[in-house]
Amino acid sequence: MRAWFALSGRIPLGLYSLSRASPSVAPLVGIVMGSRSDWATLKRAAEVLAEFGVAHECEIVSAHRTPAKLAEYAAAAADRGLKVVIAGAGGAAHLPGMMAAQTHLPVFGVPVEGSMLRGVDSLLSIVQMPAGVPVGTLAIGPAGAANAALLAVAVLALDDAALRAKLLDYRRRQTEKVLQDRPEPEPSEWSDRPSEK
Ligand code: RP5
Repeated sequence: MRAWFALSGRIPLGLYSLSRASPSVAPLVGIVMGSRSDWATLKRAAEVLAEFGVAHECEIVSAHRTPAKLAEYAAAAADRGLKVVIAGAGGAAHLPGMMAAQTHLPVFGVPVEGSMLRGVDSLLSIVQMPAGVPVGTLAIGPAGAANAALLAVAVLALDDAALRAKLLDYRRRQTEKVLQDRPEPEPSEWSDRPSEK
């Protein structure tokens, strides 16, 4: 059975709060990842979508190891009501591109940081799509996953006034927080000051 709100036997539930889940609502965003090991990164996308109350599902779909499942997922995505797909993968990260090749839905790709090339391999694999089949490529790692979710929210907000209001409020609160932030020097920095030596 497909996972709703990360409710999958293959994704460790302990990593993700279901407190804001609403299992009766059909998912609008599909979050797919090439491996269970990618969940540490992609959970940021799920958390952001949950914060906005956007129904989503999480599924492990590997371009290399489960190509038939990938084709099936992509072919059915739009008919199932999904509006956006977020696809994260590491290494030779074909998942976002192969997903985009088989659905007209917007696909946002999240490069996962691997242990060998620190995610640069994933980034280059995802971002260099030839003209004709776009993948909206985000930053490497959790920041990219969070931004993929925010982009998904922005797409959905085009036709959803309530969601648009939430997004504008999120942006306003973020701006306010940064304006109020002050640098807090570490104690070591103070002791390094020449006048205190
Ligand atoms: C990719 O290979 C996955 O997206 C993952 O980032 C990477 C390593 O997968 P595991 O060996 O951890 O399953 O396909």
